[in-house]
Amino acid sequence: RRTLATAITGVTTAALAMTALNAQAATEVTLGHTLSDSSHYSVGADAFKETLERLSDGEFIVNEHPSGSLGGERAMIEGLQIGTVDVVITSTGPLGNFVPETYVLDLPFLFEDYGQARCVLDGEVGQDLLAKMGEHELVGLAWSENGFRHLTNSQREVNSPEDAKGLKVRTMENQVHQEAFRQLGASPTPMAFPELFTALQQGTVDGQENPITVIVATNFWEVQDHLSLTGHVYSPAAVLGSPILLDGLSEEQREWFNEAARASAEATREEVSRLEEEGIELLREKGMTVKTDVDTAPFQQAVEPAYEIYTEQYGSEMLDRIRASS
Ligand code: EAX
Repeated sequence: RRTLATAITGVTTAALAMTALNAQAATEVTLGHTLSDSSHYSVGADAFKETLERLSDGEFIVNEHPSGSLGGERAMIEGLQIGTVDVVITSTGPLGNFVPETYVLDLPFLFEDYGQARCVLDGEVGQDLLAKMGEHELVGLAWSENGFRHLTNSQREVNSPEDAKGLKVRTMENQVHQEAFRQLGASPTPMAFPELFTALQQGTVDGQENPITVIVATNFWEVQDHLSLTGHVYSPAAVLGSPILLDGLSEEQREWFNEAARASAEATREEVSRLEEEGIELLREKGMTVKTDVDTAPFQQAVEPAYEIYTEQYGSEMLDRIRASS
């Protein structure tokens, strides 16, 4: 006959065993991005974490690594391929080096507004591009957002391509962007994002270009005086996964990751929209001159040759599909 004491010990042992089992079963997911913990990417990372942990009932625990603490975007994408990082939220800046089909998205003045860009990414073209990533040791989970990019610099107000001539501008490590800035007469300097603040501070480069959200979240107003709302290119973000983790999961688990990525994208886009308006006021308060009514036609004309160079190298199929669908 079991005594009360042994019964209690039995229950406690079982409880302890279950706790140990749960602890063992939880898989830690390393999620990285380049932006600060007050950025739209962090809003997206929080949504990813909340959704995946809830859907999996704690089977997956997400550890967020913001601020480029795991390296720049190119390095993190490599990390996905070798399995040192599990999930990355990244701009498409360096992605073309891995998945050339995504270069099309970085063509200047390709999308007119947020609605059009989001629609193309959520539609067939975007879904095909996500699938393409599977051919390059990456898992495309969802299209998220960085935003329309604008030019900042420390030298002068930029109202026309003429004013941008000779400026040393940091670009992302993306051929299409570098070509566009060469066409403008600026001197493009590709650099990983985590190095950018110091480069601006030390005057290694005069300017950079990024969406309002990034300019705000990175305190670029401390090292840049002038902002021109050139909106010269829409910058998507991708939520990417590592095949080394994801290929080993069940269909149900994979679906949790997809859903977490979609929730992440949605939360990020909402934050981008919110900051588009509030951010400009904030940057003015911080002392930046903000040129809002830039005539973009001459910029568009100046970077037009980037299209020819792009299509010569990659063909026009993707571009035609985007134009036909939007
Ligand atoms: O993805 O490198 C960049 O300028 C990007 O916009 C930034 O890392 C956010």
